[in-house]
This record gives sequence, C-alpha cells and structure tokens, in this order.
Amino acid sequence: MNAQTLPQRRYLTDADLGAAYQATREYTRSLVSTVSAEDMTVQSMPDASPGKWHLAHTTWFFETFVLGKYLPGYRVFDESYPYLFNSYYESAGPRQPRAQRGLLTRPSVDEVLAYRAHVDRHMQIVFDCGVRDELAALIRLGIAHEEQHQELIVMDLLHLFAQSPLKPAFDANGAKNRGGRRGHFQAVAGGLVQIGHDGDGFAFDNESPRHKVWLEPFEISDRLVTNGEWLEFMNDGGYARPELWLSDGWALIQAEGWTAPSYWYPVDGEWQEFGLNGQAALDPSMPVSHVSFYEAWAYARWAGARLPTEAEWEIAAVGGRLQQAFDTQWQWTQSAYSPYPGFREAPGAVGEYNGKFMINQMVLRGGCCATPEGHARATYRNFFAPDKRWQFAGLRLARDAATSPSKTTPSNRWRGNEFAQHVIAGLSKPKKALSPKYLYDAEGSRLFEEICATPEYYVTRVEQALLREIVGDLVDGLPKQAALIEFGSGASEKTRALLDRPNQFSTYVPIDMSAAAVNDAVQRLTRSYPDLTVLPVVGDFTAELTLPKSLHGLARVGFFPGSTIGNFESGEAVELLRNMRDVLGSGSHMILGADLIKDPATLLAAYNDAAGVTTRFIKNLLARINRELEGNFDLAAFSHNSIWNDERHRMEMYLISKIDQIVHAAGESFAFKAGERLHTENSHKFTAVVLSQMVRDAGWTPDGYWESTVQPFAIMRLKDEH
Ligand code: SAH
Ligand code: AVI
Repeated sequence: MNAQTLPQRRYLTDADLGAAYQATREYTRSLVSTVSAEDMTVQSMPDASPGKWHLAHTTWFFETFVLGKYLPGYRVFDESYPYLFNSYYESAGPRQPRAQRGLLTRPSVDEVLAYRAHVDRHMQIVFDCGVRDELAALIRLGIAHEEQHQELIVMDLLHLFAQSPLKPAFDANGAKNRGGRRGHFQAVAGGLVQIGHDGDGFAFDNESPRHKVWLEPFEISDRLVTNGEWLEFMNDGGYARPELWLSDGWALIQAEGWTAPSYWYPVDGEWQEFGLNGQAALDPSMPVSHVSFYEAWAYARWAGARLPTEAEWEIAAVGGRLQQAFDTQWQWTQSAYSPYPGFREAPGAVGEYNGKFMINQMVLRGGCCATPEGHARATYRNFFAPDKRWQFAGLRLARDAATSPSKTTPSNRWRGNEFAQHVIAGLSKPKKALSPKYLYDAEGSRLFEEICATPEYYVTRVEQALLREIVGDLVDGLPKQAALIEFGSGASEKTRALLDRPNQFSTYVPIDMSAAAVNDAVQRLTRSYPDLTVLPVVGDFTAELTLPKSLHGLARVGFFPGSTIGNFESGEAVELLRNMRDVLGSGSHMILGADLIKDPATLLAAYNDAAGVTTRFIKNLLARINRELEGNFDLAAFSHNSIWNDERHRMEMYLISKIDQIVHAAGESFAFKAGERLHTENSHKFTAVVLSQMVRDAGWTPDGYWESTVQPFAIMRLKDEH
C-alpha cells in the first residue's frame, strides 16, 4: 500500500459556498437518520453532548454569527435558543451549563429540525444576495465548525451506546477502518523546515502562521499502533508498571482503575471491543483506538520509542511517509497545544473559537474514521486534554534517529545472535523454514503445555499412561541410584512416573533450551522430591553438551520422551541419538518415547486442535521474532495449517502468508507472497521396525519395547554395550 495522499484542499468559491453549506447540513441530518429521539436527548457524560444539542448548536452558530449580523431584519427562531445552544462564546451571552445539556428534554428533536429548516431558509436568502469576502470566510468557518460537530455526534453517540447494556451498533463509517500490518519506522532527515497553514484554502486560525522549526533527524512509523501490539503491552504489565507512566497518568489510571483502552471488555477470558459496528472480538490487526494521551505515552515508552512532535508529524505527512494518517484514528503527539509564534486570534466573537483553549491540552494530528471527507489536512491541529479518550484517538511511534537501533549496521548488531542468524538464513531460503527449537521461549513452553491439555493432542496423555503402566518392568533393567538425564524436559511432568520409584534415581538432570520451563520444573520437583539432587542445564541438546561434573561415578540413564525425536529428520535423529550415547557414556541406558503411525484423522486433529492452541503456539514463533529481533510480523496476516505427509510419515506444520507482504526482522527485509508457506516443524511418526533400525544406527542396543493399546505409541529401553 502506498503512503496516504494528502487530502485535497477545498477551494470553495463564493458560488460553491451555497452548495457546500447545503451538503454539510444534509450530511449532519443523515448522520442521525437511524437514531431515535431518545438516543438524541441523553447526555452520557459532561464532555459529550446529546445529538439533538449538536443539531441545534451548529444551527445557532449560523444564526448568531451570520444571520444575526449580516441579514438585515432577521428575527431569531426562538428567543430561548441562544441560551440553550451557545456552547462557550462568552461574547455571545450566557448559556446552559455544559454538563446539563442532557436535561433539555425540550425543545423536541422535531422542533430542533424545524429550527434547522428555518435557518437554512434564511441562509439561502444570504446566498441569493451574494456573499462578500468577510461573510464568505465566516460561512466557511461555520461549515468547518459543523463538520467538527459531525464527528462529535458520532463520538458522543458511541460513548452513549457503550453505556447501554444492549451495546447498539451506530454503524456510521465504521467499516472505513481497516486493519493491516504493523508499522515500519521511516527515516526523516529533519533540518530547518516550515510548518503551518500557508494561506491557501481554508484553515482554522490555530494552524497559522506558517513558521520555521528545527527538527533533529528522526524516525516515524508509517502506520498506527495496532490492538495486537497494545495487547503485548498489556500482557507485559503495561498498566501495572509505574516507571512507564507520567506521574499524572499513573495517578489517573489508579483512580479510574484503567487496565485497557476504552470500550475494551473482557468476555470469557478474551477481549472484545465496542465500536461503531457494535461489539465484537478484538481484531489485533486494527489500530488501537480510544486511548488517552497518558496511555499513548506509556505505550511509546514501553516500545522504546516516543510520540512524534506535531512538527515531525506534519513534515512526515507532507513528505508522503504516513499511512492511516487522515481516516483511521487521530494520533496523539507529544506537543502541547500552544500558539504558533506570531499567532493572532481571529477578530470578533469567533476569536474565541480556538485560542482560548491553548492550555492543558495535547495536539492530535491527522483525522479519523468519523472525520467527514475533506475536513482534515496536514496542518490541522486537533486537541484534547490528556486524560480524554472518548474521541477516536490512537498513536503512531517516533524515535530519535541518533539513538535508533537502525543506525547501527544490522550485520554488526545481530552478528552474535544465534536466533537472528537462524531467522535471517531460514527466511532467505526459497522454501522458508525455521527450526522448531525456537518455538520454546517462555510463552512457547507455556503454550506447549496448553497443547498437551487439548482433547485432540493424545501424545502426552498416551505416553504418560503407558509409562505409569510399564514403569515396574521398565526400571527393572536399570541400575539403582542412577542419574536420570532428560533431553527436552519441558515441564518434567512425565518424569514423575520414573522419579516416584523409590531408590531408583538419586539425581535428575533436566536439559532444555527454555530457561523458564526448566526453572518452573525445578521448583516444583524440589518440593515433591526433597531427597533428589536436581542439576538443571539450560541449553541446546543438539549442540555440544557437557553434563554437570558431579554426575561423576553415577550410572546414567537418558530419558527422551514426548516423541521429540520425531521433530528431527531421520539423519539428524540418528546423529542426535549417537551424541546422546556419547554424552551419557559407556554402559549407559536410555528411555525413548516415540509416536507411531496411526490414522491421519487422529493426527490431523491433534495438530490442528479446534481451540486454536497449536496455531497460537506456532504463531508465537513470529511473536518471538518481533519481541527479540525487532521484527514486525503481523500475526493476523498469517494462518496456520498442519498436514499429513503420507510419503514421509510425518505431520508438517506451516504458517501461510495471507497476503503479499514485506516483513522486517533482525535488520533485514523478507518478502512473502500471498499463499507462501513458512515451514516451522515436522513431527515424524514411526513404526517399531523403523525405530529399531534408527537406534541401532546410532549405536544403541534395544533392550525392551512397550506399546500403548490406547493409541499406537512406543517406549523403548536402550543400552550402550560399547
Ligand atoms: N519432555 C516433555 C516436553 C516435550 S516438548 C514432554 O514429553 O512432555 C519438547 C521440549 O524440548 C520443549 O520443552 C523444548 O523447549 C525442548 N527442546 C526442543 N528442542 C531443543 C533443543 N534443541 N535443545 C534443548 N531443548 C529443546
Ligand atoms: C514437542 N513435540 C514432540 C511436539 C510434537 O508433537 O511434535 C510439538 C508439537 N507441535 C505441535 N504440536 C505439538
């Protein structure tokens, strides 16, 4: 997708003005065509106004500032309306308090619509007479003002509907927002630049004057932060870590009890989001919305970045660097809403329009899904208090170029990182593939345990039951007080069947790449087996392994359960079993658990579980790349599929790109075509004959064989006779 083009400037000639006025007025009316009079009367909070009030206030603006001043003999529609529908114009007289607009059950919606028709008729007389420059400027302002209220109507109704247990859908422009990939940082040179309105076309007074700004080189994301990224922030304790928050922000989230963006609701352990289309499962690819400035700030800090300044934003937008700039979510900047150098308020009452709010508010740039077409522009300065989040507000990240990691050459930065080198090599192959051993970081190990608990994944349950059943016979052929060395120990749950045998094992050596899994297992085991010596090894059993020195003199029994052997190609498996024999040493023993060939339906179900745990397990590999290698994989842009390869007797696990996309990781870019596969894992299934051949090739002597009757699964006892 290309960067977003700038919104077209609207040059309204005086002749166009009448038509533009009419179109704007009609659009306002159409916005509320599906909501009831009751919907339009209630005020859901002091900041929001009833729909009816918006309809009347925008009308009052034209009545007061245009008709009252420029149409000789004009009589107000109703003497009480100026009091009811003045918003904040001190020079236009007293008004109904803002927080009490919802008490205005009268006038009715019909009366307000009659008010609108009355003012429209008189505005037509003005247009028929022809409008002068100063008057034309005022009408342009009135149109822009009404467009702002069109967005407010949507925002305020959304807030109102969110309070309703029925969670009704408003459905105006809701479909406009589209998800997509995560952002990439774009480098911008900076230097002496100019920002602000150049006098061409309409702009609010706060966008002027155009002026010079010095920008240090910076980087800005081409896209908005997504719900998925926000979830990572939440899952990493984002709302519970004071060091990420501005002091006022931290106080606010404590006081309000905020733990997620507005309109996010936990339902059965999953997040749902309420939006213009109603309430639905949170889409991780959609831009996050309804976050306050304080939340945006904390997120940026967590992400090792910051919010852009409004000048950075504008220069990047004008330079065509930004996607999702004007039609998705307003974007918080780190700029306080203050006057530009040389700012002058507009003369007269409309001088109150913008200038008097230049305190305690932060600037948002861009536009959102509820912004009427043609309203936004690159110089537009929206502003809200930092604690507000009922507006459509999200964020895009920025960072200083000088400190950004991309300034160091990728090859240097990632050279010593084994995972990075593996990912670069694996994603550069014509058939992309990664090793399954990287599936197991803390989250991967946790998800694997979750797989073991799914009804479809029989492997763990079947092996565990078989072990318990045969353990007497199994250990009969093994030396007592031996050391048990487990390869890929994970949660070490199965091991208990062996450790429960009195005097069988004095020492246990769990070996696993996943430090989190090993640590958890050790803690649990030392509680259950106080007399057992546990000597954990966090490491790769395919690399050179050295066992703890204190094993010296103990008989050694290897344990390689779970059919982890099936995750290797047959040559690799033989090599691995031989290395294990070398490490365990002469006269050692080994217990090997391996899954056997069975009907494909059982296999397919086991590796494509209905609850999608396997999908999450495999996609975690992408999430891990994002976490550890500055990747920007969009997890939603990939699907998972596990297939049975009948020729090679194995399950094959794939991630499949849903779209053409370019992904960045470890300082490199990788292109994925729609439908292209990334091979993440094989799980070979065996026969007794193949297993026996394999262990012999590795130099082991088979010394016992047991098979489950529940599902075909084998446990073998091996010994080294060299
Ligand atoms: N033995 C357990 C866990 C099997 S899951 C059981 O049978 O239930 C596979 C385990 O092997 C994971 O914990 C994973 O982290 C680990 N693993 C995979 N490849 C590894 C490698 N090359 N080196 C060390 N551990 C590895
Ligand atoms: C660890 N290993 C034996 C599992 C298997 O069955 O191949 C890993 C796994 N992958 C998807 N589901 C389970």
